[in-house]
Amino acid sequence: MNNALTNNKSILDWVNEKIDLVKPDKVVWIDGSEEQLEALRAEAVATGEMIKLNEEKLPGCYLHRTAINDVARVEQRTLICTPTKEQAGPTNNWMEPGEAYEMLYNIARDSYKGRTMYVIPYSMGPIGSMFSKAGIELTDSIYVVLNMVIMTRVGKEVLDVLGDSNDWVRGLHCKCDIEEENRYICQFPQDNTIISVNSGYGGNVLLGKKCFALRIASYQGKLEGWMAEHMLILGLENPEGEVKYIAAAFPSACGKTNLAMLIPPEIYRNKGYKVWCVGDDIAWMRKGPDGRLWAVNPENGFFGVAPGTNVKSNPNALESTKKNTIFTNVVHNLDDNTVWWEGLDKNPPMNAVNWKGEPWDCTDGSKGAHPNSRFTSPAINCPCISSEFESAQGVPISAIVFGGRRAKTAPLVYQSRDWVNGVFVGSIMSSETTAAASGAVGVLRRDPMAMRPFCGYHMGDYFKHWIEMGKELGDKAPKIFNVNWFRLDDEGNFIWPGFGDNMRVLLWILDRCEGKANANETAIGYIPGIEDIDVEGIDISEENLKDILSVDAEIWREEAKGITEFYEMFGDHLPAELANELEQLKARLG
Ligand code: OXD
Ligand code: MN
Repeated sequence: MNNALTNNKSILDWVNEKIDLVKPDKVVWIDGSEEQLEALRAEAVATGEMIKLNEEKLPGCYLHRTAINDVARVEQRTLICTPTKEQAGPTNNWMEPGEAYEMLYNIARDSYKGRTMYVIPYSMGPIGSMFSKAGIELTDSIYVVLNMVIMTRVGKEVLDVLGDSNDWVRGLHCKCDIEEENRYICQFPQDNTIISVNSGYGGNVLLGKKCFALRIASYQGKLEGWMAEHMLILGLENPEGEVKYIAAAFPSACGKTNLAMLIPPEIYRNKGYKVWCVGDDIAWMRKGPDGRLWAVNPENGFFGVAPGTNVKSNPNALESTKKNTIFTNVVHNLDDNTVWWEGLDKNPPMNAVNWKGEPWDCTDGSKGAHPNSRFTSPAINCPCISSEFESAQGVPISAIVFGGRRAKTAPLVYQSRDWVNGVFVGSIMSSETTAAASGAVGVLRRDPMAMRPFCGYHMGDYFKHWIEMGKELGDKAPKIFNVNWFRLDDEGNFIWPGFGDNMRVLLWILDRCEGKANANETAIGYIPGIEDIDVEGIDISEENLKDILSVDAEIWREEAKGITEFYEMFGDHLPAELANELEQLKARLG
């Protein structure tokens, strides 16, 4: 192959095999140089794939619209292709690998005719870090190349560090004709391989993110003794300048990006508290030389939901989108060639085009931006990006936090009794659906560790792996907590103010990790007393605070029934330790 950027035989053989399959007119290796990227941007603008936005107001920014049938991840069409169905487990869709390859190759065959194949060498994690892993994505989309350049570390250096190694993840993406009924996102964990066909939407085609960094990596972590988790990582700095790190998992629509970039309440800012963002979506964690759990964010950018992002909800995220950002499926403001989305401000543009590319009248009641419209922004744009973001050894994790959206059940915060009990708390994570999503409101979805759509193997074995990691870490293991910002009063109003004030809860959590804060033992774990959470400057009655810091045994007895039912699906893959935790919880509830 001419112009290849490597002599690595395993890479060249695989790329050649795929060239024979999809038959591109041309093959371009992405070296990561600004020159090459600038030429690709110009080409995408010339073909209409992207629109160049106002260079003064949004320097280096572009707008892209996906096909209207291709706007989100498709869980029903996401398959884990393991030799047996049992290996994929009850929470995944499964297909036998031989059958899946045949089906996918039939769809992909000749699909690059008349198109260019881009070969993207990328690293998840800082290049050269012991946490990091390399991947090659083949794609026929410039949009994918330019997004991958923001979301991962791309270029020749990745290949140089990889050398002759065969330890890299194969990714083939084919846009084909964006047919919904032939759309598949397939992971082959045993082969380190991902194949994605008939989509152009980020979550399905930026193969480094969910496909590699969670589905494939969770399986690699199980084999190699580390963890790939759907977690943000933040650092909380106290007035003495000490920074402690928290990793936190939440299902979608629970404010993960907002928490990762939290701005402390004014009284805390004045005292010198700061929050630093290491990552907003994915954490790779392993035991460090000092025996503690260390984490890196394997990504290099944010693929954030635009609607609802504004100067109040998340000024840091908004600031991150002000340059070198790709917007997908938002409103195009034709007056000044900028972008807009619902919840940005109260001034929708009058002369505008909606996410579908149609003239948009903001007074007709229709949405201008798709509810899942996105910004792809470099992490370094974020004003609160951590100084440790690029650190090869990562950051030491003091606390792991799980959370969900529960109107009544879960208290504002509780600490698990120990690591195994904490794994139990993560395994029963759940969230109630909101009016924002289609479907019934208040329906409970169990989403263990927020990994249900992202675990590349049997979820019962994944629980086992968590328990094993706890044994490895021993008394240096992080403490495990659960939070719920979403308790409602009888009128349906949120009781806890949320946003920046969530820091008050994080401070209790970190104090607990150091044995400094008080807590009361309850049936579900340790809960702060009302005097243990600082509420100075916020409007919450003592009665309400008491309410969200209490456990209703009756509600939890119902909850225990739901957990019992949920656990049944794991059969004999459910670790005995977790079955025992459930029995103990029932006994404590009476
Ligand atoms: C995401 C998701 O896009 O979890 O991060 O769906
Ligand atoms: Mn996510």
